Amino acid sequence: MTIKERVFSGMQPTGSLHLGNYLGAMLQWIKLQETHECIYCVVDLHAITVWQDPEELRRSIRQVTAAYLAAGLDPQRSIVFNQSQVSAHAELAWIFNCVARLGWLNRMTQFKEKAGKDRENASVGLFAYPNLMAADILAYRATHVPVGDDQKQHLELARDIAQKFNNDFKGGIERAGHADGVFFPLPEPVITGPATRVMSLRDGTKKMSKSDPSDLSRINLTDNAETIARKVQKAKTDPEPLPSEAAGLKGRPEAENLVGIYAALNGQSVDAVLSEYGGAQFSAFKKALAEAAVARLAPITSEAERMMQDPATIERILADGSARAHAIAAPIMAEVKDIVGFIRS
Ligand code: AQP
Repeated sequence: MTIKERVFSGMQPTGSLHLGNYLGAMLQWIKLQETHECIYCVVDLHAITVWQDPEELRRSIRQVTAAYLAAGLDPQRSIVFNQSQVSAHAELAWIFNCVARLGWLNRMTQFKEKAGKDRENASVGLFAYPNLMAADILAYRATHVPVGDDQKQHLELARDIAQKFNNDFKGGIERAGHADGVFFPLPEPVITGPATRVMSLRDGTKKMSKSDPSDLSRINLTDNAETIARKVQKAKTDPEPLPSEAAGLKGRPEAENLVGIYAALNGQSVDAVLSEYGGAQFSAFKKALAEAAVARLAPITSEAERMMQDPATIERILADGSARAHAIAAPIMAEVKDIVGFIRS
């Protein structure tokens, strides 16, 4: 049987979305709606792998949903929902906890970074996070996953889990009518956003992240024009003027990041930006960068703000999306349970 192409991706409601989420993943999500069946999730089960204040979490779920819609996700054409409303995610994650090997998870760099030195005190959920991510994708037998570059390793793990499940249960999969022995597709990462790794404005070697304690490190999709301009103005740089060619950015992570962001916002190549700004001081370039960021983000911010005034509509969209997501995942889960050997009535 051929597996239909289907897109799945998600973001954590651990704060408001930032420019890295937007340029690294969201722009691709919007584009893929034109060609694919798309399922976009607010991954609230992932969010609680680190402590979240319950009221803040509820607010962030609405906020991230509002940002999805304001940026251009169409809840009619795509499925937009929050993960905890569809039980298949948690059920399949448990099965994958029993398929994935401890050694595989021990190699995940994101766990090492997030757990830091206090590994013993990290939640078990944070360690098993990639298994839940594999379940998110495979509960829909999704084939394509648009993400930023930081998720590459987790996607490789999802492929390993799919492959091992297919191997371990080959007999049952064939008996269930999948003659080629393939139940789960090996999901393909789609890492083709205009800036697949946006770095912190305070440290060009660190990823821009919601959980960075410094708000100056990121441009949030909720920031107003004045805040964006201030953050760009305060962004770390080096004393040299901008080079005229991309090769001149080597060893200058902050300059490389700012030029990359500007290029992505304007749909230009890095070389085209440097042919215009080569030799310029950062003060002039930062002004242009702030203007480009405001021009792109202001309409999204104001639309998301407007939506946040009407939480009932946001929750209705999530409920509708969850019902549609459940309708796809439920028969897949029923088959998984048969294949694994559970009895269901
Ligand atoms: N800096 C980034 N550059 C490009 N893409 C990025 N993504 C995240 N940061 C960048 C992509 O955005 C999607 C959603 O990410 P997430 O919310 O699930 O969590 P994350 O990757 O862990 O992002 P954060 O901001 O660093 O969140 P926290 O701080 O909560 O862990 C993914 O496709 C990701 O690749």
